[in-house]
Amino acid sequence: MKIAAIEAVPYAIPYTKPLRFASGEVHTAEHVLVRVHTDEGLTGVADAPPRPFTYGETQASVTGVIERIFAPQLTGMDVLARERIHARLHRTVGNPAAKAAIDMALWDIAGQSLGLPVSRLLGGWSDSMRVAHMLGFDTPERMAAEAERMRDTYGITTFKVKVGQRPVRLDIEVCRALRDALGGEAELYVDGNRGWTASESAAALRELDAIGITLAEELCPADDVLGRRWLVRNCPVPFVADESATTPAEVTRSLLDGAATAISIKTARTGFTHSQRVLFQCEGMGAEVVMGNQIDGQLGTVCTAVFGAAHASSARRPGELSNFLDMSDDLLTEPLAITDGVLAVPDLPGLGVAIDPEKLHRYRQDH
Ligand code: MUC
Ligand code: MG
Repeated sequence: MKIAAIEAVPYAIPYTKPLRFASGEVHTAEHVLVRVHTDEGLTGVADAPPRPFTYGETQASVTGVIERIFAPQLTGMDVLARERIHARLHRTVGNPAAKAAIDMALWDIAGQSLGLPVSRLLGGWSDSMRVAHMLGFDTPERMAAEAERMRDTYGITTFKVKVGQRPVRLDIEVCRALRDALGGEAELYVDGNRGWTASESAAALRELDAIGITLAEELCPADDVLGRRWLVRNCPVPFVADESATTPAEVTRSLLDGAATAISIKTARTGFTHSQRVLFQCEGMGAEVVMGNQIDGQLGTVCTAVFGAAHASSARRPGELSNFLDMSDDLLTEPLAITDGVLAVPDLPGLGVAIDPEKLHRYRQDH
């Protein structure tokens, strides 16, 4: 079966509530729906969420690189020749979300053609994932109220708190308010998106440790090499690399250099093929992973859950799978549901999802 065409459809869906964090903010999901068509009539889908503040990609760059470079280079190739396909993609540097979406759409096709869910093809560990919710910057009162609503409505008890504000006290007050509102049982961890220096991070960690956190992510820039290494060595909890370790090679360097002791895996940037490489490297090196969120919609969230549920080590911790709840609408025909803090992976061939043509027509921006 051969790749017949690759489509990149830009679309925009507003958030009901913008997400704010130390490196940026997102008001509208300006994503690209990637569809790979085969000569046997199958179509694989995946989502590319451009994050200019993290990878430099934009909606226009994702559609441009797919239409002008990747589609001409891949058309006619065997759908299952993943190594060859990745060798072609690798000729172009960067563009992680565009490459990842093509990779995941190809896995969707492989699953459909075999009549099997992709999650089973990847590893078949579980059919669901526990969910962690990511809380963007707001007042302590509003963030605590959002966390309580997530717990009461969806059964979510793990929260990733965006930090990295100045003064540091602002975030400490938020974490205290969350602990007071949620009690000792709730799991809290923090993500600074490189907002602090190493010394600010150290001051924050002393107070956060007393409040009780389980992970600290990208508190200061990895490029502050010695400060970051010192911070990681002295950190009381695993220190997660996210945007500083976005390829298998960066992950190796980050762990060997002491720039992190745990890794955030985001299928939105490493697809399924390279996410597996990252995961297996982490297993080999004894580093924990967390299934991260690139402010995904429902299609991106399904991909994270499909991958996370597939392996013991990626399913161990709750995955960041709930921020689609803040979108005003979505493209899937069957909306995802979080019940008792758990998201089920669709038990259908491929990714197990379908795009609603009317919704795509309503939100697409290329007509
Ligand atoms: C995260 O974990 O950092 C914010 C920016 C991005 O690319 O992903 C989010 C969440
Ligand atoms: Mg992060």
